[in-house]
Amino acid sequence: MPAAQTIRNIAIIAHVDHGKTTLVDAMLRQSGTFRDNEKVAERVMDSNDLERERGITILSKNTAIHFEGGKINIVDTPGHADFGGEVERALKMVDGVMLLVDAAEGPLPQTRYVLSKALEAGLKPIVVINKIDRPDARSKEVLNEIYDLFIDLDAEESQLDFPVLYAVAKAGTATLDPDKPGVDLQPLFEAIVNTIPPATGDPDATLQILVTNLDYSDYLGRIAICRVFQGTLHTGDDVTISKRDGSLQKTRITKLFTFIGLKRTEIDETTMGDIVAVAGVEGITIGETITSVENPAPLPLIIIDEPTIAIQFSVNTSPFAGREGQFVTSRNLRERLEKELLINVSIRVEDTGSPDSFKVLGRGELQLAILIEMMRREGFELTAGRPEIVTKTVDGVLMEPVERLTIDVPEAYTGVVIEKLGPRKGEMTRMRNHGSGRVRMEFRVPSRGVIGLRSEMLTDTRGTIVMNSLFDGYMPYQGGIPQRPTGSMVADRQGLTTAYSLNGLQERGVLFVGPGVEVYEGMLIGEHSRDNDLDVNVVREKHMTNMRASTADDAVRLVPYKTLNLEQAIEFVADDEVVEITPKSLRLRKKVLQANRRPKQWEKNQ
Ligand SMILES: Nc1nc2c(ncn2[C@@H]2O[C@H](COP(=O)(O)OP(=O)(O)OP(=O)(O)O)[C@@H](O)[C@H]2O)c(=O)[nH]1
Ligand SMILES: [Mg+2]
Repeated sequence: MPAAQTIRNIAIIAHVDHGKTTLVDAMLRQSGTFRDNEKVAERVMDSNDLERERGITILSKNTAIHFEGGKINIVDTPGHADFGGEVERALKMVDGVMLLVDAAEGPLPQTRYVLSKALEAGLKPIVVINKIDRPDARSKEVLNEIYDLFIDLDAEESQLDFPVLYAVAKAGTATLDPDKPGVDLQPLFEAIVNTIPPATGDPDATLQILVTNLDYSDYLGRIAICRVFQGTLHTGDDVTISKRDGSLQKTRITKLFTFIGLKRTEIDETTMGDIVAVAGVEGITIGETITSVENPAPLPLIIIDEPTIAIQFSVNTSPFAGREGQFVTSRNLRERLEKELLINVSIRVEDTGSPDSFKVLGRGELQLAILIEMMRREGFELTAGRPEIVTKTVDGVLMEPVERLTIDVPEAYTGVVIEKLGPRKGEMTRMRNHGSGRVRMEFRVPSRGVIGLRSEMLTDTRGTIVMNSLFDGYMPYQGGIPQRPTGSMVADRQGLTTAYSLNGLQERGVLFVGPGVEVYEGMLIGEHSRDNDLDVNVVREKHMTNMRASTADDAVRLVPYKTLNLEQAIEFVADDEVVEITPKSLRLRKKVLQANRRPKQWEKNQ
């Protein structure tokens, strides 16, 4: 049998947290990737710091296992909607997908999105209903919902006849029969081999290798992760890179690797259909083709969905700028963003009128927040503004992005949800009562209306809400949507905050700082409970002059202040405010720091 017959390339796709990375763990373990006594971290594929901290997958990653003499390349993808671009490009490497669906939650918006992309690409699916150990599992219903979803997405006849496995990824079991508990993942491995077509292609034809991902090693420099579509590549070969801009660039391949388990092994020659890592190709980027010098035959460029949200990244101009960060200039910022563009195909960067500001466009707030978080860890300082949506004009009509929003709440809160979505121009498209005391509602709502919604909803439903949203095309601009109904408390001078002054302010809203914090004029120290901004002196010391000396009723009792994380901060700031980000601090501030220069926005509301 030619070697090509034995390679299967598969991506594992699902909504966030449905268990993809956990399943990959189990597949690796059961395929004998690790030594018996080897200590392996849980969710080992989530290997970067931010992934481990947040417990989510951010970047698509490759691994591979051997099964019955063949090889299965597996791409683990992120489930969060903001990283949809990662999924889209992962699908270019594979011939089939494992669609994982939580046995209790059922298909959610991102399930729909990733499945639609897989079906569009004509990939063969395998359905895995995971977490059947959950006490609230409802596998049968969930399977029906999955069929409905396939039909709703116009799956072809041949894509409908997928195998269904019932799994407990955590325990490493899968079974074809829901009434017979699984013992291991053997049925899943068999389903892959029987369902997913082996990678094909002519190893003697003109070289065509598509770059679908990038990696970096200190030792080897940039590494391109690619799928071999046709031809054979050897170490030392002279090749042409067909660049994104259509130009051709000659280069020599210095090193070639194939994936196995968590390692990459060096090879001299590619196997037909394999996923390989190529080193030594300076400046290569995603979507480019490695092809022959004599007869260049580029593959179509990878086209992925457009960004829908934008955040202005600017140089840090606060009085504390440069105290903690190493990279603070506009040039630093520009170079870093340019570097990101090379490896992250789903973002875009646009110049603004000012050389100190860049408009960074992405798929969602989390995606951009993760970029900011990476930058601050690398030693950058910057400010980031409130996310804005990306509108476009079609046939003279201003269009704005819309989300498909799924909300799960206890019945008692349905009224609250509907009330909140009304002014945000949300239109309910579906409401289902599972009979479990919780209700699932679906809305179509302008993306603008979703910004900041989660934190408000969490408060309004006492943390019981589960919310998921997904980009769902464009609709004509819906007119005004009210923003944050509250103002800010703004420090009116520089200094150290005192418990005494904070104590006097805490009744007027929610504080963001405790005592002993260095603040500057124009920095936000809290949220005012009324709709106007309040300039406050937070550095005032108590004067021990008149009346009683300190007694029990003078003792300052500060309620705990609220610490906003990065996502909450960028959702919180109003149009005239920004978030200052440094490696150690996160501060909210007015764009115009000096109170007497600041336009008084609230005056018009009075
Ligand atoms: N009860 C139960 N929990 C599971 C099972 N599989 C995974 N989990 C849990 O589900 C959570 C999410 O698992 P992950 O493997 O990170 O999910 P994921 O799909 O990779 O998530 P993203 O990559 O962020 O989209 C973890 O807490 C797992 O322990 C299962 O079979 N049963
Ligand atoms: Mg994951």
